[in-house]
Amino acid sequence: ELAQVPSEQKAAWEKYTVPEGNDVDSIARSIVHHTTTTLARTPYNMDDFGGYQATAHSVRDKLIQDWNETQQVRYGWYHTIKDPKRVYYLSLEFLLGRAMDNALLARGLKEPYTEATKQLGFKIEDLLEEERDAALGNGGLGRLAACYMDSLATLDYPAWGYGLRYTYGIFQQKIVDGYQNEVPDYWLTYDNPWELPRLDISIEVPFYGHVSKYSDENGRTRHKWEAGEIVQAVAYDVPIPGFDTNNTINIRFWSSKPRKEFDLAYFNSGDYNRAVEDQKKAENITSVLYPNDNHMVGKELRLKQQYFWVCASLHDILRRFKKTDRPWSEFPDQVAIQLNDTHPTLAVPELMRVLVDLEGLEWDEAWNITTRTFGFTNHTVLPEALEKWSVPMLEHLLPRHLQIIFDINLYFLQTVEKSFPNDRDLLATVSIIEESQPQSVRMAFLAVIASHKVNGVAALHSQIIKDTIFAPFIKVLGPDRFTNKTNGITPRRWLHQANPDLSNLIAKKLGSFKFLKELSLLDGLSKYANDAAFQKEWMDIKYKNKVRLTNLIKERTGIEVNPNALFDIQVKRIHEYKRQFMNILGVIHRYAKLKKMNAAQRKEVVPRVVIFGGKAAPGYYIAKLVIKLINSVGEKVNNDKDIGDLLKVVFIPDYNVSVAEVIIPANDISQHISTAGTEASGTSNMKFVLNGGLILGTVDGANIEIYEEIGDDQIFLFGARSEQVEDLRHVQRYRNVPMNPELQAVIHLIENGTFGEPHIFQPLINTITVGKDYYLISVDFGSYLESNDLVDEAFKDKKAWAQKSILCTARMGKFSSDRAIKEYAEDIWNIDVS
Ligand code: GL4
Repeated sequence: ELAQVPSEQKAAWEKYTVPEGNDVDSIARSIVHHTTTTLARTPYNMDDFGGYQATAHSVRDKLIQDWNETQQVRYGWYHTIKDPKRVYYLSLEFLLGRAMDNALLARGLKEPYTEATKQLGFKIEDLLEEERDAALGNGGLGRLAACYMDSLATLDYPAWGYGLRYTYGIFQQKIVDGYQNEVPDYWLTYDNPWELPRLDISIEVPFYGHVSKYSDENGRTRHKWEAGEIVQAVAYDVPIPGFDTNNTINIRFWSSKPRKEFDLAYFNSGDYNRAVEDQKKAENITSVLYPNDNHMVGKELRLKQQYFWVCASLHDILRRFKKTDRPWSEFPDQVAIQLNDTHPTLAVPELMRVLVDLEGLEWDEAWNITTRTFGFTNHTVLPEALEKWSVPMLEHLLPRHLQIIFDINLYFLQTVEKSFPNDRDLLATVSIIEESQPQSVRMAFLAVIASHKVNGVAALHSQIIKDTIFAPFIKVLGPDRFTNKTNGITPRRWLHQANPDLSNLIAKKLGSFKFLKELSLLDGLSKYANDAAFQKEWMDIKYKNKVRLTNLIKERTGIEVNPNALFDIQVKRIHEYKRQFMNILGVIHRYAKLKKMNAAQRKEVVPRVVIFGGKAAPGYYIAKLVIKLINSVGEKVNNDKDIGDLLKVVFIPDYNVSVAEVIIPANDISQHISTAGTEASGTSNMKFVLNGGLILGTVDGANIEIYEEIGDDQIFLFGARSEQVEDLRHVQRYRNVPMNPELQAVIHLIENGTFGEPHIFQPLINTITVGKDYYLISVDFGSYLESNDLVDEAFKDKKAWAQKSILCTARMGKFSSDRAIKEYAEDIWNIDVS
């Protein structure tokens, strides 16, 4: 390991390299050390936050040592025996959540740290609560990237993530008078012990300017891009520990800084203020995460973010490759790059630019290398989410890249033309350039053409992309380019960390914690599903988790709920396609029904707590009205003495990863009720079921595969099928189908002011009135209500419910992100464990 050190000093280095112990004494010593040195505090002025910081630094030390070991020894390039092919996961979003508990559990250090902090006067649970979430993502897409990093580390793959170090993560949501307010998430206020600033690693990223042509020594026409502005990308590394392995991978987050060299033009003209202004502008690039999920906004700053990130990451990857002196043709044997949605697609023209303009390769060879390197994951079919960049904007910001994109398109269309002569329509449909006003670049088409594999994120979704948005490419590129990789979640965070009691019970029953790395072992629980004693242990834990959530609800909303009631949960981004609106309309229906009952009838009712959570994009007016309606209905229902515990409606503010860890283990049932065909996969559905909850859902995304695994006694599916949706929309739109009568009655209650000023909600109601209802709420409402009744019936049989709950967990083996990552590694990346 010390091969680089001159032999005279080697002995000294070895002598002083004393590994830190993992015993309670050593840990306590390191916490005290960090308290007095890193924090410059004393035992006399310590509080929980200081305790957290000192403990975090102690844990960080261990991660850094493992990180070094992994990066330099396990797959360091100067050890010629090991220079494995690596995978680089490019994602604009990583929704990591908290790091400390995860690291302690991964390294098996939770116990000694609990003891050491206890001896120093702390409770570890309180310290863990002091950590702020790393919330550099919007929702499922960003959290998926985090789960995948966990699996890559745990399975010992040589992998790196690349992202942006936003100064502001996803906004914090406050609820004021029932409305969402957004507060900036300035998460780096008190430094971040989970990152390693690498101020020495920096890459220059060019923007703007113009392209000139010249002839090289072989008389070939070459292009040179002279940038108009150069910004510096500085690396911040976040170690990601694998579970029960020392493998510790890296996510490199780039931060924008002004260039070290001062622009001489300003200096000479004496315009100092302007120079400082310009420097500040550089830092703006990585200031803020765009807070939209499944929605594209064509802002230049976002395009700048994308190129800044892609350029820095690619040059970092290329620098690493170049150290090995391999020929370019071997690049795809050493490097796999996964494009997490179209956000990093500029990596395609950037790699082409490097290979052709800078390295002097022929176009065809460069293109061959490029397509063998990239894989592309599509995460949505919603038209408003598909990235299209205006040609003039691209041309202004990245003039050479635009040329390259046009060339890629030209060569591609030529091959299409050859195979399908005279099919002008086909050429127009597969063109990367959309002939809009102005023209725009279809980033998904570019990603498809430039990748050797394109995947969807659940079986239905992967079929839908082949049938709809990418259908013409099946004809042109053949079906083999398209594949499915059903999403997965990490059982380490979503079972072991979020639900330790359940994880311990399972380990006790199965004899070990092996299931955490081999999730299909959970199947061993099935044979106890009917065992009364086990059912009791199981449901006692569920109850405890519900009490934990009850306390959180009380603390965050003031609402008191009964932990014996059925906990019915829908937490996810607020979006029309996810139909939280339908859920709250169903709640109003339930409320109206309860109001009409007599005392004897009410005795038969299953008490229910309907729990919502999730953020709306700040500019998404209708989604924000849904939040307001939920809170208005809650206000009315929760304070109705007639109703009492029979129905409560809760909106938990500021849903995020750490809150999800409390919410999910407490679910009896969760709702995943998107209009069929709109939710590509969903991943919280997997988390809820893994924690012993049933599902109320539509025949959409991963719900379908969950159903195939857990069986129809554990899931309540309803509503239109995806194949029917298009026709149904047409009928709704043009045939004036009257609204479902139960829905009409509910709308009437809103309109007559039962839930406050009705005019507020008019724009929301208008989205489902006759001739509209794009998301088919009226069509599905009847079957939705019926399924809700079935849920109540099922919950009355406690024993049967306990059995269902156990079977849910037992049958979730397929949905581990470990399974998903192994599929990517084998079918797309062609990499082995290191
Ligand atoms: C999403 C999908 O909406 C979601 O269904 C899926 O589970 C997730 C991860 O694949 O990706 N696509 C976008 S955009 N945001 C998402 O959360």
